[in-house]
Amino acid sequence: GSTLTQTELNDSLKTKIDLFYDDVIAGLRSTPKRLNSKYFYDANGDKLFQELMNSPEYYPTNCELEIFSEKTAEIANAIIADGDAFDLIELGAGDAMKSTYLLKYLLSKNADFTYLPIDISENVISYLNITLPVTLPGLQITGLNGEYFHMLTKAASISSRRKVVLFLGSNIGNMPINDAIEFCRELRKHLSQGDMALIGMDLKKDPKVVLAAYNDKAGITKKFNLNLLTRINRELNANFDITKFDHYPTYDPETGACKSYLISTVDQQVTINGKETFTFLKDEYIYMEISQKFTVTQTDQIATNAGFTPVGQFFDSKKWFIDAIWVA
Ligand code: AVI
Repeated sequence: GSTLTQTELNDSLKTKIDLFYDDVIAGLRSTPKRLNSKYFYDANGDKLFQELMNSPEYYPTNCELEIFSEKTAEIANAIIADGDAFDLIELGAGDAMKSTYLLKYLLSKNADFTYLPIDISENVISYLNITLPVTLPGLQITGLNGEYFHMLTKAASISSRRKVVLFLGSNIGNMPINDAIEFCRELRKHLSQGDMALIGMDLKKDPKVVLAAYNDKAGITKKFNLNLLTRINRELNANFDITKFDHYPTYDPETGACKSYLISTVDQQVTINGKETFTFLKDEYIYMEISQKFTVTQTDQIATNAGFTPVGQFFDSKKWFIDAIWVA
């Protein structure tokens, strides 16, 4: 098995709340101000994201569900490979709705595998550990709560079987492209030759369709962004007035970057934990999230750049989304 790196060791000595606090302070001290969208997912954020996935404008989930429900056998056959035992590891499993199609099919084919969902949200992992063995009898599951690479290291220390890593939902798009490539290189380092990755990526399309998905009429995306301020208030003892921030989503069809900002509607100050005070000018923004959209060519480039060979591509009928299979 692998051992922890120095950074992983240092981080593991800090509590989750310390890491959250450090990240928020660093982000709000920087120019321009920013917050990391990975913190969107507390219990309320999970709920809002679920709502968002059911909203008429948010298409990525439906596209990927179509791929997993219509192309289950093809995807399964591609990852079963030689029929040897393997670990099916899912990064950012969420409600595992898409992977459930695959898990069900693999079980019906008596494939020898263990499902290891990894998620930053404790709620998600305890939910999956409890519900999946009921909905999928016979499923071997070990949920891992924590940061992706810490948990991948842990997964490798538990088992040395071939690994198939799922990274769905265009979660990869929540990083700027260079970070995404760096992320895939890091992923490659945690894998051995012959291991696989199945990566879901949202593709470039009509800019109006993209922007609408991040600017839903019901205002769930706005609540989803503002919820991070509420989380900071509650967990880090801050006093954001969320009525004084507005949600501003953008999409640049040239770069494929869909970004969201919270805009301060007045001059104001916010204090965190009674000691760190931040000044927001009227119209100043906090950069909240990127949801990168890709061309198919770009998805291949990311794979090869990170040391993978792209071997399979699955699309929905509109070709709005891709699930690509890469071999390490
Ligand atoms: C989880 N992630 C891929 C979603 C996305 O589309 O970037 C999160 C999200 N943000 C706003 N709407 C949905």
